[in-house]
Amino acid sequence: MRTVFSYLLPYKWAAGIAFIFMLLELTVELIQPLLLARIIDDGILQEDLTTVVVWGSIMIGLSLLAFIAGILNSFYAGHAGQSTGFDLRNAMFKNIQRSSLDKLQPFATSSLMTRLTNDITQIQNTIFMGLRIMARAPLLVLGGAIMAFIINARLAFFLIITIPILILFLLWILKKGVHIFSLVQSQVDRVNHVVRENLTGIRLVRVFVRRLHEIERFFAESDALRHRMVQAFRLMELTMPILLLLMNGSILLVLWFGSFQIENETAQVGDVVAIVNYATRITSALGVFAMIIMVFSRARASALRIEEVLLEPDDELSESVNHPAPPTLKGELTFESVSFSYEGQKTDVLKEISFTVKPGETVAVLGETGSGKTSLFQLIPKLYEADKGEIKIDNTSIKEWNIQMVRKQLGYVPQSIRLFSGTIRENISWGVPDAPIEDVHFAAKVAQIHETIEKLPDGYDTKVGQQGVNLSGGQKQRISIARALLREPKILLLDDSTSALDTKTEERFLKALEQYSCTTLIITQKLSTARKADKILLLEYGQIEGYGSHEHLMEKSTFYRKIYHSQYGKEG
Ligand code: DGT
Ligand code: MG
Repeated sequence: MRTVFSYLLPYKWAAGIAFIFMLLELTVELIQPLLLARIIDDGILQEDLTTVVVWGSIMIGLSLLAFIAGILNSFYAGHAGQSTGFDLRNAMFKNIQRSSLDKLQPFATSSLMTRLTNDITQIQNTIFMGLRIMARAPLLVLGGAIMAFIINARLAFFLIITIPILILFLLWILKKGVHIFSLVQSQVDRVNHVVRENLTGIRLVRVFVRRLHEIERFFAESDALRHRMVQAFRLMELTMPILLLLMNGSILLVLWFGSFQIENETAQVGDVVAIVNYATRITSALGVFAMIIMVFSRARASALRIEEVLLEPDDELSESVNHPAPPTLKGELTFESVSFSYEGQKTDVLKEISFTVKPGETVAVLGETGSGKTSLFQLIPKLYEADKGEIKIDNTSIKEWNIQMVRKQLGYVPQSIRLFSGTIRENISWGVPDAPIEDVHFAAKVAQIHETIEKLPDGYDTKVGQQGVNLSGGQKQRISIARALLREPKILLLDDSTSALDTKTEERFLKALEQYSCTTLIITQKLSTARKADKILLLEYGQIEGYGSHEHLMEKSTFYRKIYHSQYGKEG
């Protein structure tokens, strides 16, 4: 909670001004019953019209003042709330960008999205409401009680004993509210999760005729959200009747004892009217307070969720600051008994991996699905950190270098291709935004996609849809390869990137790739591709089953021979 509200600090002036205007509004509100008492006692009861007119005009003037103060308060409160939300949202986004993947693993994408949008909105609303009415309600209660006490201490006594009981009751509601609203927010997460899954997988849903099932799934989550909200509102609805019951009870007592006091002339009619007026104002302030508690409970739940993301240390960048940038790399890659498991997983995904790739060599990484190939790749740009062992580039551990700089010399084509919205050229030069068009063409030629792009109506300026929907899988794959090549990497990591290429195109690509003379690791399922590499790294259940040339493995590895016979046996 404190972290989130520390983001309000830069706007303390706006918040302060809003607060002052709120106090002005409040003061007017507290004076009004006093003026009312004067009008009744000195004006109406004495049948003095001038007094009524004078005090009445003052009341109108003050109301006008309060009205203007209210508008200005809204303006500054809105400014403070929106700006704080803006800063929070940006800070959160930056933190997400900076956090290591292991740290982000526990958060579902949809949950991060809810936190960035819905939760921030809750905070914005709370700051606004806070500056507009939150502080006003307790001050009005306190001020009202004091004023009533000044006017007639004995009559005010009934108010003063009722108020603490009500406050205790409201605090109890607050405690319950925070709990219920944290459930509401995580249910919002779940609704968003279903929406996101369905929008990204809409084709699958149609083809598998799962539309009705998915609609039902959405309804179920949506209904659960409704249920939670109803639960929350029910709690809040409980407050008003109880509040009114107690306050009206105390007003009755004030009237009852007030009538005695008027009879024996220890009180004036105006005093009783003023105290009753304070009592109703206090009641409505407490009512507002109950509503604020609801907003506040929700904000508290949201603040906790935001802080979970905000408090993630930005380990990646801070680490990089103190480390020297590597020189131009030669591209030698060494794994020394590297073991790795994902956060929260018990078994190692990679076990005691050791191998060396010389600069400029091409190594094919072969292994069954789930054997840990992608995981092995992700360790090289330090997307995840190895639990044990060392990964060295040019004989220096990647821990010792500024990782951003190392990454700049790596080319990575991930298994699941992502294109960004924009043109094809923008997508290819995404890693090197100011690359000259000739370089873009060259990279595209090597990636065997240049001709295809040229044939498109707008060529390199063709817009790629939100996720490149207007391109085929293989085309996207090759654009993604061109994107990696444009950076002229010293080490190139291709994760199953040639799976959608036919044998001839693949052959041409591998031949053209030699012009880059980078160290290349290429994950593949196809032996025909693997055989063209200098060496083959065979992975099985996260362990190295064999490492060497095709001939070497044919001789040494039964597992490799089995793969060989299964693939070539079929092909004849
Ligand atoms: P593929 O792409 O199907 O040919 O399989 P590989 O060899 O690329 O397998 P990989 O490295 O993606 O997965 C190895 C194991 O690690 C597998 O049991 C699933 C698990 N795994 C992969 N990615 C994650 C992750 O992000 N989080 C967790 N907890 N486990 C993961
Ligand atoms: Mg994989």
